[in-house]
Amino acid sequence: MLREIERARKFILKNLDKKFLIVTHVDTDGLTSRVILQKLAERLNLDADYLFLTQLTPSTVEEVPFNDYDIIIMADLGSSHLSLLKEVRKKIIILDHHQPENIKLSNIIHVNPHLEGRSSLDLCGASVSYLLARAFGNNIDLAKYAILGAVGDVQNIWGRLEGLNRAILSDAILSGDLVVKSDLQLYGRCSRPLYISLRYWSDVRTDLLNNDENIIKYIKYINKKHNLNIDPTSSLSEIDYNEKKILGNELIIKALRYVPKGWVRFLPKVVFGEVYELRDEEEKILIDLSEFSTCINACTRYGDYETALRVLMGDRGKYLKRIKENLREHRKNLREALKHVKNDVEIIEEKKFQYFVTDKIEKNIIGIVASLSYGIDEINWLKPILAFSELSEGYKVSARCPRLMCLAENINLGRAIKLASLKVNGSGGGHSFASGAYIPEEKERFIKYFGECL
Ligand SMILES: [Mn+2]
Repeated sequence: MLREIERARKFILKNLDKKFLIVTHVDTDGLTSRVILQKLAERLNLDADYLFLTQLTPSTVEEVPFNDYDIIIMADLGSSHLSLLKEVRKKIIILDHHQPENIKLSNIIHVNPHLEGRSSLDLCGASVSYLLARAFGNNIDLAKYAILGAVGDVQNIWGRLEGLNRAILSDAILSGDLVVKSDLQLYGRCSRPLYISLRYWSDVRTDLLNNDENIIKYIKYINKKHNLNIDPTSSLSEIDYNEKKILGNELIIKALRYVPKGWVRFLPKVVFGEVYELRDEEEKILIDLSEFSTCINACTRYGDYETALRVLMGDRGKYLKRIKENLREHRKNLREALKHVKNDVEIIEEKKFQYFVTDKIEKNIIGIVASLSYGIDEINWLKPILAFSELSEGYKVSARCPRLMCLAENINLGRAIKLASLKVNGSGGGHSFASGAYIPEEKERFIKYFGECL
């Protein structure tokens, strides 16, 4: 248990009659933090209002009505921008996991795993929020949201959740909400046929990528060789685990022909791993937590927080219909953006990475597009990629690399983008395999520094 959690709990208990404002981020981790804190507030009978914030900047901090409340709780944001909160004369509880700014403010109770020397994969915003809820009593029915937040932030990047997230996972299993299974680490386990999951598998670029004909032939070959009966139109979740184990081993054997020697020993980590499913969920797109997270992104990236929130809270009906519409629209946008990268954009190769610049892809999806760009031939899958989305002033930059590359080459894109953006008076950060920044006009200098920091 984090030390500061107890301080936060005691402080809230002493101030149950005060007015609370709960401010959360807008990705899956932010939304699940919101759900946990809202349910906690309801259980404690707090007088609370809520606010979503896409990021904390000098201008957005102005929009937060601090003066109308006694106590502010911020989740999945705040830690990296403490200096923006210096002038606020209210008590603030921050429940976050982003790299904290190195200052101490007396009005802030700051819960963050970094402050206790924990790894950045140990907890997410929602799991820190959950630890607070847990400190107030049983509340283990909220653990599933914490795990969804952790999966949304890809804290299971190496095939399983670790650290305190794992303890929370036990709560989610105990409460009967989640089941953990072993499976292949392909996206779309419950809602897509196997051949589509294989079509987009881009941890290793093989002759299966975007090639349905090769995929079908390959599965026939595996069926014959091992006397199996894998149906490429079944979803992974419908296929027997022993068959999947053989398929996974075959994928590794195939991948050997494509990956640099030093990467080989990391292959099992990106092929096999744990998956997390909601036990009582019936909607295919919501059963697997990583697919659920995509559904949330399909809403919140376009500002539709209500639909995501309602579905998280358990509403279905018209909100389910809306989430499906949003998902269709989101996929269409991504398809178009990828077509644009493939056809209209110049990919520039530097020594250690590659990049492209566009004014046609919105900043809200540029990071997802950068990840998915490894699915197109024009991108070199053996180097990280930087995607620049032009803003009215400056750029939003997203850096990505495939998991296997990150692991094998020990790449830290979060560190590189943070240092490089600071050099040009921008700001950025993130994870080793996925990071982002806002920078002013001078992208050439940023590119030079990024290469040096990588
Ligand atoms: Mn987060």
